[in-house]
Amino acid sequence: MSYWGSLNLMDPSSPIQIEMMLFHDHAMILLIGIFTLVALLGVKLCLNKFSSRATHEAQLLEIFWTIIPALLLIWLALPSLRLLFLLDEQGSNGLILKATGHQWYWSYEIPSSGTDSFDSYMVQEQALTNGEFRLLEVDNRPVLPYSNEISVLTTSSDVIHAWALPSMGVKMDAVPGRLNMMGLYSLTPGVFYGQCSEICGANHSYMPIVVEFVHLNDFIN
Ligand SMILES: [Cu+2]
Repeated sequence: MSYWGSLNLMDPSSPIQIEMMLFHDHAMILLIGIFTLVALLGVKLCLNKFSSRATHEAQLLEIFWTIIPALLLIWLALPSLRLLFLLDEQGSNGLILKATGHQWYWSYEIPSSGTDSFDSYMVQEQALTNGEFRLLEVDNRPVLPYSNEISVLTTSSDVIHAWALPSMGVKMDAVPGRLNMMGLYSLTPGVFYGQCSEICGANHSYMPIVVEFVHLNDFIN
């Protein structure tokens, strides 16, 4: 908790979010390396005599300072592409959560549970009880099984919203007249929080997302 918490990131709770955080570390290694090198060269440049005997027409030097950055970019691009394709990977066991954005609340449908669609409004500040999170709790939250591939379908009834659950590494626009799909997979049971992530009007900040993950048996019951 403390490490990711100090970076203002939530603990990862899905394989894809773990991959994303590892890629974040991978990219930071490169960034910090480049920044340090450029900073050191900048300092050295300020201190030198501005003569260029060793760098003038230095073909070998130019070959290296072209090839090394190119290799570094490949080193960054390949894991990035791998992650991009992993993100598109989706299971197909038919378990679907449909999230519809409204101004300003979410409504959910879980077709396989046999229940009707229900609305999910934010709990107002004065109605909160001890231990609940301000601006994050909702009155009705969808319950899903953990360790199961779930497909989330997002759409909207009015303007563009975005359904996001940071600890699961999912964020998808909810566009009116369109159905977007993404994979959702939780490694652990628990309650997970997110927020609408597309500026959608006056109460954009007041339509949080809460999903509860339980054991498959409890979900079936
Ligand atoms: Cu919204």
